[in-house]
Amino acid sequence: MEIPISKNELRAIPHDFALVGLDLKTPKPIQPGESATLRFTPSRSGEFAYTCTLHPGLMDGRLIVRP
Ligand SMILES: [Cu+2]
Repeated sequence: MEIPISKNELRAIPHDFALVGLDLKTPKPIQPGESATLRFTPSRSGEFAYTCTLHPGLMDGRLIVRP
């Protein structure tokens, strides 16, 4: 599975994308105007938490993998 990370449209600050507890994240911060893709092979269906490690608690969510 490839997770296309949307283009960072914010003009001033970088972000990244990490799947919590899986040691899987974009290799470097995504600078303003850049895009990234993360490869992920889910071991199960269900929910996987993600975050921006540069802004934890502010940019979090859940990736849902359906069976
Ligand atoms: Cu961020």
